[in-house]
Amino acid sequence: MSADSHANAHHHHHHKEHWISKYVFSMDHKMISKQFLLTAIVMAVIGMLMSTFFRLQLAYPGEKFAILNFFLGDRWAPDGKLDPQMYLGLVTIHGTIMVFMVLTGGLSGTFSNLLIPFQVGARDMASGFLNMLSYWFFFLSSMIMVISCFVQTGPASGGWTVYPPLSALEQAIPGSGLGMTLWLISMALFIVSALLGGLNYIVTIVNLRTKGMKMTRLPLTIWAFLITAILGVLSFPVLLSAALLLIFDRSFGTSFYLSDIFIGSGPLAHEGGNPILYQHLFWFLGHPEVYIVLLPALGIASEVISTQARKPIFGYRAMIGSMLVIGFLSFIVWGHHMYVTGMSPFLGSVFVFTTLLIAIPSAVKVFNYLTTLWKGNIQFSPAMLFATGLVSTFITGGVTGIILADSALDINVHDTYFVVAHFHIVMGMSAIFGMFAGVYHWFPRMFGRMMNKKLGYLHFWLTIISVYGVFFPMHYAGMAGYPRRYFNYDAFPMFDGFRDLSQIITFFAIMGAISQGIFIFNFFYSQYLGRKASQNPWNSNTLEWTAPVEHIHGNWPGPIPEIHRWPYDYSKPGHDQDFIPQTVPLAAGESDEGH
Ligand code: HEM
Ligand SMILES: [Cu+2]
Repeated sequence: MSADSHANAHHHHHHKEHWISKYVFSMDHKMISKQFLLTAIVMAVIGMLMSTFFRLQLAYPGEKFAILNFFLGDRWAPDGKLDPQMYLGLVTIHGTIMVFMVLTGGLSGTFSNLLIPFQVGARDMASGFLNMLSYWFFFLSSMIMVISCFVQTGPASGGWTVYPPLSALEQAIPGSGLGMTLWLISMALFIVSALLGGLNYIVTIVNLRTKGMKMTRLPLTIWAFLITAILGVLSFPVLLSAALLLIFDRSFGTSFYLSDIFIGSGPLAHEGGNPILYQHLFWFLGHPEVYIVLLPALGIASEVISTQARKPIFGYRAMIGSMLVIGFLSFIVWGHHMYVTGMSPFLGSVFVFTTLLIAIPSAVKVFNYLTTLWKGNIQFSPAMLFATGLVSTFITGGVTGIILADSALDINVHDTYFVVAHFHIVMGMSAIFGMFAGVYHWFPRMFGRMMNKKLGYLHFWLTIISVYGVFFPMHYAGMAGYPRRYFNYDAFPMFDGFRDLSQIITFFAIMGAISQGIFIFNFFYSQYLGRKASQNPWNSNTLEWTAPVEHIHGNWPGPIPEIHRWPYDYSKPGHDQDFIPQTVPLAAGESDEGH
């Protein structure tokens, strides 16, 4: 039975759904998308709070803050003074939550779920049940990550990469105890979620496209989600195996990653392993992970920029090609995270070469964004501002990436704030901007109402000012040797000169955190009291806007619309409207080739 006739069969016997099957254990991609988004927002607030906590410590080392005591309690912030162990825990959980829960699970989970069935013209995901499982594994994983912060010995505190031996020996530091075990369990559940989700996305895109939806007519969002899902399915199992071996080392006395370790008075029994093996496994996931976070954001930006500039995407095929090349290259660059491990200089230079190669397709993408914007009839919706903000941070962070790609330069700034600044700008902030662009753009599709535009502008400007206020100065600190993950700079007179800079950074971090309140207010307020949205508020060409505003099971009341053209026919000469939905048949003599 085809997907179409299957869903039609459903339509004829409408049954009242129980709220549990409608809102909790839903198998509908639209509801699951909202569940992912809501969970991601909650996790982002937690992750953001944590970063303001450790930023307070970095700007005012050793001072007392009542707010720290309020949130962390007497165990971790007695009198409001942050405990050094908790500082490491906060950095670790902040990084983990942001990278995995917000920008991997949250971003892909929300927008792949919302857009894939809608934009390819399917009634739902290939498997609604596995899709539901994917969300609940994600939810469970997020809960365990949060709960791990409240165990007696504190959260995992070896950094978000959890390198052994800190992560492998329970007795190493307090944060290597139960918190670390929970971190690993959470991550294993997260990987199951990512795999279930990814397989569903791939199968749906490949198999359930509506009539006429050739691969070369897919919106770039869908291409981005497809490549992202493939990267995830290929790389997450490697992290799973890395984590399993780590669990063996921790709990069953194996020595995959351990050798010649001395604790206290004597040597441990571990022999023959090597922590570098863990780094290889971790970064074989870790680097593709950067693009698992970035590509969906870039795809969203393409969609938003083309729609709001009222122009066809410049270089549609080049965009697909560059995403494929980025995806492929992302698997052969992991060694650049290991320049300082004593890896052979020859291998090091191979990784310099492959890493620098990524700059080419990345530059192609930037070039395409800029040429799409060029002479466009630009409509500055909040989504458009965030999409151009993404282009800005992607360029800024890409430039420092070229510096870090060179091993000879990287060795000097390794483990300094230069690296922290680089990755936050290029991946953290670009992806966050892409996520905001997506929420502002598709909010009317999700909730049937518009978000408030003025609040959106305010949110954007305060956010981009704080982003550059936080991360730009960090580059200078890093170049001057200011190291990352130091609890107390007071102990080192040579870092005294950085105090003012550190306070400025913290000021902008707090400003940035507060500005997100505007978004959160707008997001919840507009769901209930926003202006009612029309069916196609942005005059967009893609299929999701042909479905009725009300959410119905199976997306379209009648048959699924058929596709006749690519999604970027904006301002096409010879038409009275500046947009032509994909469902409009080609006119006599009109061609859909040549882009
Ligand atoms: C509110 C905005 C944010 C601020 C102010 C902030 C600030 C920081 C700072 C100061 C560190 C500590 C660096 C160190 O000492 O090693 C850090 C670590 C980190 N952050 Fe953020 N961050 C923010 C948002 C994000 C986002 C959106 C991401 C997602 C990519 C992210 C990912 C990370 C990662 C992976 C680490 C490293 C954790 C580790 O070393 O294990 N951050 N952040
Ligand atoms: Cu990398």
